[in-house]
Parts: sequence; structure tokens; C-alpha cells
Amino acid sequence: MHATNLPKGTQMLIYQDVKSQADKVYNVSGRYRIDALSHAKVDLFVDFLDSSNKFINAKKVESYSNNTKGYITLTNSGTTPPNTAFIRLYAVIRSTASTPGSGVIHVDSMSFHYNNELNMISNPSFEGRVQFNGLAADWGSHIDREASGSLSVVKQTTSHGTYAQKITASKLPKGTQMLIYQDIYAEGGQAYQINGQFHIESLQHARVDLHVDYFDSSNAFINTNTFKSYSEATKQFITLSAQTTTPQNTAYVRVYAVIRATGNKPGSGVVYVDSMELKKR
Ligand SMILES: [Ca+2]
Repeated sequence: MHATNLPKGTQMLIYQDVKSQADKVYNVSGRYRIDALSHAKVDLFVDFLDSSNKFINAKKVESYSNNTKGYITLTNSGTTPPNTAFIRLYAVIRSTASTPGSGVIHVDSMSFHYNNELNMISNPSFEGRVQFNGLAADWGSHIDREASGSLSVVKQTTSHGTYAQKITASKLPKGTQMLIYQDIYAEGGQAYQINGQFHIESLQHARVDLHVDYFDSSNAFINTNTFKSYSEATKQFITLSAQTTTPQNTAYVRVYAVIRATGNKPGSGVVYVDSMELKKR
């Protein structure tokens, strides 16, 4: 969506109407890549409609006012009002000043579902579609240049649902790593709980990290991080957890599952990841 001239108080949007029940706790999320935003902000927005398509009320789910480097997940939860029959889910570019606003956003993976607990990660259980490189939708990946490995979404080894993400690091020279990650909008000064399910089939001269980094609104890395490590193969899925409180200037967090070389000999490992969670504490 490319908005070039949004006079004061105007907006450009896309939307979809989704059948919904009344009085239900819901989670809504979307993935946004935001470029060239000027005098404008981006909203993830929900309207509630009754069975005669009459407007009940509106809820701004989440806003973001900065350019991003890649996609970030915006998410929040609420309860549908009485008489709700449909929700209208929007991605909006909205002018914020008397100077006309503009911006370019890419929107992906808009979702609305019922869930009593808000997990802020999109496609957390790796059940969605698979990207060309074997990585589950809504996730990014990185492998250091000297290293080699592969990604696939597999059915045989899962802790929740039908699929899990398999990460195979076949050669990790000293100091290198292979990882998957997702960027998620987060508040500054907020306590979060991070959990992930990991089944480590094999591991040599390497360790597995559940890792969190913090970034500010200009996409700069804030020099602090939190992680939990595991250095042995496991017989089944185990839970790795970390608690963190975000620095005050946090705009988003990056949650990683990492295989990292730890010795002088090249490292390797095969790890299945499932049910990643980021929650407020
Ligand atoms: Ca799963």
C-alpha cells in the first residue's frame, strides 16, 4: 500500500470482514514492513459489527510510527463486544499532522483468532506456509558466511500441532552461528516472558540459544540482551525460557533460536524448534 498524499485527518486502508462471536477473547496480529513514512503512522485496527452490519465500536489494536528494516509483528488482544457478528480487520496508513502524510507499507499474515492468552509471536508453532528456503512463514533466518546448514519444516518431530521448524547446522567454523528470528513490536520498560520448545537431536562443539535483542525506533541495536543456552542433545522436546524487562527506548524485540559454535573445532547440530512464545509478565 503506497500513500502519497494524505491531507490532515485522512487515511488509506485495506480491510477484510471476518465472522466473529460476541463476548470472546481474541488475539489479532499482522506483519508490517514500513518504508518512507512521513507525517503518518500505521495502525492495526478492528471494527465490530452486529448481524445487520451496524457498527458497534472500533478498537485501535496497535500503532507504529517508524520505518522498519524488515517485517515486524504487531499484535494485541481484547474481548469482542456483545452483539458482535463480524469484525472488520484493517491495515491503515493515517496522517498525523497538518502537513500531508505519506508512506509505503507491506502487509502480510493478518490474523484474528480466539485465544485466552496473548502470544505476541506470529506463526509461533510453525504451522503456516513454508518459504522457498525451508523456513516457516513470518520468520527470518541468518547463517554466517563461512558456515553451512539448511532449514526445513517437518512433520515427524513436533511438540504442538502438526509441524515444527528443523534447523540443521552442518558446519559452523569457530565463532559462527545459524539462526532463525522474528521481530515483534514491544513496549519499553515492560517485563516479558519468552519460551520455546527445543528438541536437540545432535550437537557437537556448539550450543543452542534462545536469545532476545532489543532495537529502538531508528532500528538501532540497544546494547543489551537476554538468553538461555543448552549444550547437550535431548531425548525429547524441552522448554527453554527467559525473563526480561525491555529497556525504556525499546521499539521492538528480536527473538532468536540460534545454533552457535563454541569450540575451536567446527560445530554442528540438528535442532527442532516449536511453540515459541513471547508474553507480557
Ligand atoms: Ca507446531
